[in-house]
Amino acid sequence: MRGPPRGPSLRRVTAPLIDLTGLGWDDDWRELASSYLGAGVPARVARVDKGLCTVMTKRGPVRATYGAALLDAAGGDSRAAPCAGDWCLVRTWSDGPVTVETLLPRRTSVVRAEASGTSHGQVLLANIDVLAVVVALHPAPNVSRVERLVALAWESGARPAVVLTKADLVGDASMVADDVAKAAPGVDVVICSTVTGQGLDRLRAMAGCNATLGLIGASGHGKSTLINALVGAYLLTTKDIRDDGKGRHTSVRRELVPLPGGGAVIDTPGLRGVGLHHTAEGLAATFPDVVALGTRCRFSDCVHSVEPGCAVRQAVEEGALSERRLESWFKLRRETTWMAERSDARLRAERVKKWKKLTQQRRTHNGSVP
Ligand SMILES: Nc1nc2c(ncn2[C@@H]2O[C@H](COP(=O)(O)OP(=O)(O)OP(=O)(O)O)[C@@H](O)[C@H]2O)c(=O)[nH]1
Ligand SMILES: [Mg+2]
Ligand SMILES: [Zn+2]
Repeated sequence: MRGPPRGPSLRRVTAPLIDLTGLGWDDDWRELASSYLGAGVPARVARVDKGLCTVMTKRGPVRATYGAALLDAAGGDSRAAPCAGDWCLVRTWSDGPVTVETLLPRRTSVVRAEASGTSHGQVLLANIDVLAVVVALHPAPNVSRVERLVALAWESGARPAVVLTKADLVGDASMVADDVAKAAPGVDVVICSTVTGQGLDRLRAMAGCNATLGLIGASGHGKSTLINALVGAYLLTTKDIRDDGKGRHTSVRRELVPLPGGGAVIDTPGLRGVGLHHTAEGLAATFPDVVALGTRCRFSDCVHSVEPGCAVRQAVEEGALSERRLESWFKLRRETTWMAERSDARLRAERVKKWKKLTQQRRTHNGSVP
């Protein structure tokens, strides 16, 4: 007697049919795909394991390797390699194998700075509509870390959200939520618990209209547990956190999960450190309060350090802006400036020029170099 399919290989023939519209395939994608005449049929990358992807085709999930052109492109630039959430065109060869031929240009992409220090950045996720920063309410969240991840979310082009998990473990969830909301102006903050079911409807609504919800955050904060709750099954492995409150890095890859009733959600492994790539815009969107205050400083190039008439410093003194938030902004700004300079030689040359000019000016002024 033949049993259900076993093992990791999900064969096209045994899998159920998939509605690509539910995964976000729409007229714009269709039109884009039609410009790649004969390149293959549409599919969405659900996960990537060492050069092999699982893609969702309308016939079901299929394991696919990379076509020659894609291999070539990815060899030169890792950003051209498929990642979870990518829409692509795949071809099935007469002897069976399936290859990803082309990636469709990404609408949004979550990019973090690469540890190796190249200027490219690493693409974590593609075509996310809402990127939720998942943070547990217990132990108490690190607000500066939330700011960092929200900056990454803004820069991705997706709509950022903050999901506060494990509300059942704390008595004052809304107080913490208020603090977090202050650190993320313009961002929806949702309080959730998979134990009581609180907030799950709002989370599900984020993937409404066939949208894709991405979850990012540190290990152990409940990303996979949330997805299991949304799907209504123990689909993704979850594990208790360690006694010191840290997660165990249970999830090891990014994985797209279709939601019943349409939409999709992507689970990610717990992020350790997240370097920002070049988030000048992301940073401005994350700190609109600091940016607005900055326009009221006496000097247009005020760096809010010791300049007279600094509206930002004044706001901190008056308690309108927290010292912590300003420090967080300084830190992220230093980092993004550094990243931008590293990846942009022109900017570096300009800085050297500016510095030389300044030195020269001072020399003329003081008759010596300071
Ligand atoms: N009390 C309570 N525990 C939760 C809740 N959500 C998650 N947990 C627990 O938190 C632990 C970590 O959950 P995971 O879902 O594995 O966390 P994760 O963010 O996916 O972690 P990584 O895969 O390591 O990145 C598990 O023991 C969950 O049962 C919640 O709402 N309430
Ligand atoms: Mg997980
Ligand atoms: Zn200032």
